[in-house]
Amino acid sequence: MMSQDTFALHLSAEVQDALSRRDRAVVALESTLITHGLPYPTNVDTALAMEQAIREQGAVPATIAILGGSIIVGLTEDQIRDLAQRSPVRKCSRRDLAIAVARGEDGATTVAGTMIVAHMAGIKVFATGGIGGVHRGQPFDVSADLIELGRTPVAVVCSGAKSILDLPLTLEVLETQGVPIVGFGTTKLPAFYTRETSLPIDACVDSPDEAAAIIDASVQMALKQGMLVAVPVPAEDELSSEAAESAIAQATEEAHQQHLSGPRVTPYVLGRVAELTDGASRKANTSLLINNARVAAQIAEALRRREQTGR
Ligand code: PSU
Ligand code: MN
Repeated sequence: MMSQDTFALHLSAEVQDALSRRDRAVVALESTLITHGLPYPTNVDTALAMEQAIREQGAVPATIAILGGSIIVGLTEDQIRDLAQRSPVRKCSRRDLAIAVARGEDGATTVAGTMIVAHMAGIKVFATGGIGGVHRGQPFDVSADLIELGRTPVAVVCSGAKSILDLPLTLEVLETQGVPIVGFGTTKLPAFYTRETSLPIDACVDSPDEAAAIIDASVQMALKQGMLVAVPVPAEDELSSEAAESAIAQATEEAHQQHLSGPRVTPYVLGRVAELTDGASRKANTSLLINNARVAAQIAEALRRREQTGR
């Protein structure tokens, strides 16, 4: 794919080089977690720590956002710092991309938006914290992330979805969309702050290479959908399920009372959960983000090696 010729798309020189020379793996990173998921300055520190974790594995990070209508793949540190202090920035899922580009706006890409751009650029592995899902009590609020996973071939390395969502319904939608969920050292769905739920997933792998083999098979068969690689939060930073559950229940109820809807629900609930758990949720959040970036880099590197050796 001649990514540099794609409309409005701009790859950093480092990302461009790695993709064309195929000598280093590239991992995509989203920007909505910077603008909407974490407060300043935790957002900058975490975004840069994720990039660092990827570099430590010998891979190249590509943080994705829209700046002045240009879709940037591989933000500079200054661009990340700047975006992290700007608000409001449009939260860009599939429906928002054309608007932000045509109007020359800035935009932060969600999991869905980042998958689309990563695929345009030729990047196959993407690391984040949690994906959107089906909201509790609101079965018609289905995140565009789930639909995108069904139509765009990018592997999303994450820690499942927060239990602010209805996880069983989220799994049903992913099944309908044909999205495999591969546990990295787990047979059960992780619930972001906690390492596991009772919900079974589709396969368990114990190494980056095993995960890369499944991604590679999907690409080789030209199956068009994405994949989830679910990595539990590091054990030392896990929340107890009671603490997570009660904070989430309260925050969700408050969001409901305030009649919040659409893209405003998730950021509100995340902020309240952090307050209610005295920051413990935020520690779990940053810990799993950095860990996922590291694992994604290992998987991307294993995939690159497979592609180079002709498997
Ligand atoms: N879940 C998190 N943190 C986040 C998000 C989700 O734990 O920052 C962000 C991601 O960018 C995700 C988006 O793609 O929220 C989902 O939003 P919605 O539910 O409006 O689709
Ligand atoms: Mn939603």
